[in-house]
Amino acid sequence: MHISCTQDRPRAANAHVADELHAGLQAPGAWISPKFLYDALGSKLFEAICELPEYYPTRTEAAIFARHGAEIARVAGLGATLVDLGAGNCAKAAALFPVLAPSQYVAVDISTGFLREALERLRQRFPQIAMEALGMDFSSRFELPPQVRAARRLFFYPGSSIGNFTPDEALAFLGRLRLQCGDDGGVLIGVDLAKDKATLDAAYDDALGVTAAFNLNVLRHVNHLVGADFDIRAWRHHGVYQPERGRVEMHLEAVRRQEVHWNCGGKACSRVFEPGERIHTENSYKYQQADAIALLERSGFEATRVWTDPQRWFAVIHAQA
Ligand code: AVI
Repeated sequence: MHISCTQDRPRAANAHVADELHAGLQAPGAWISPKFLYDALGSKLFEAICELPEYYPTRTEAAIFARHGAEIARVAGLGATLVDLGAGNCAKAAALFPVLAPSQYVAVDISTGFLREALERLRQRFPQIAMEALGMDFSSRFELPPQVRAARRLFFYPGSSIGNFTPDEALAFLGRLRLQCGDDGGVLIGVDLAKDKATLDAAYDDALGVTAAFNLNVLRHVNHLVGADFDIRAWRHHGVYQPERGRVEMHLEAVRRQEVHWNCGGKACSRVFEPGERIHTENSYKYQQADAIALLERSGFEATRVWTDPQRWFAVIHAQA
């Protein structure tokens, strides 16, 4: 490993983003935060992943919502302020509008262009629901602005995005949600459950290579964010379930020796990656149902109801504040 930094490149637009990327790229075990997977193209690639036969979570969760929607609405309550975290194309929440009848819908996502387009379409379909789009990274800090009504906030966190945090981060994140809930709010969360390795390996390394493109696209995004010069063809996708760690890990592996350059705070930095060296880009934790409930309860929520599919591959949990 060889890393260097000198003072001659222009400062990146967002110093915080540049610092975070720099920290990961120069770490002995290199990493890039999974939030950087979601630029405009990354969000579209993730949408495509959700259509893949191998990627079961989206359709399994959708089937749970379709089958139990009326009961979910009875338990979660009608007319809430529905705060959709990581809303993407807003399709999952929109499918629940007819049963949940929210008084306000707040779509939160880091990828703002994508979000605004999706919300514009939704406003036309559901003119009776007040809607807000919030472009923010809610993974580290979380405070909702005053335009989000405080009464009966129901946080909607589907798709098992909670699995992209470590269990400690998930606990802290859910604790922050709990504080934003007030005393009459709650959370409706989707959690992917542990299952056989073959199913999980295929879900994160599909035959068409869409997940590979999604993972590799993070390098294109980093090139854009910090003026890096990653050659995308020089990297290979890995997505493998590690049962002993309870998670799928995504990595990018260098296929040949290369020197990569990027900007950090006006400094020109570089690192040599040897063949086989990896950049860790994502963890996707797979929970036992009891552990997911324990996590919610340790965060200050009280789990009220769990819905699963017949194979028990995925759980939708409602917990109240
Ligand atoms: C968004 N998140 C829950 C997805 C997952 O399954 O961890 C992201 C993803 N990564 C690869 N495929 C999908």
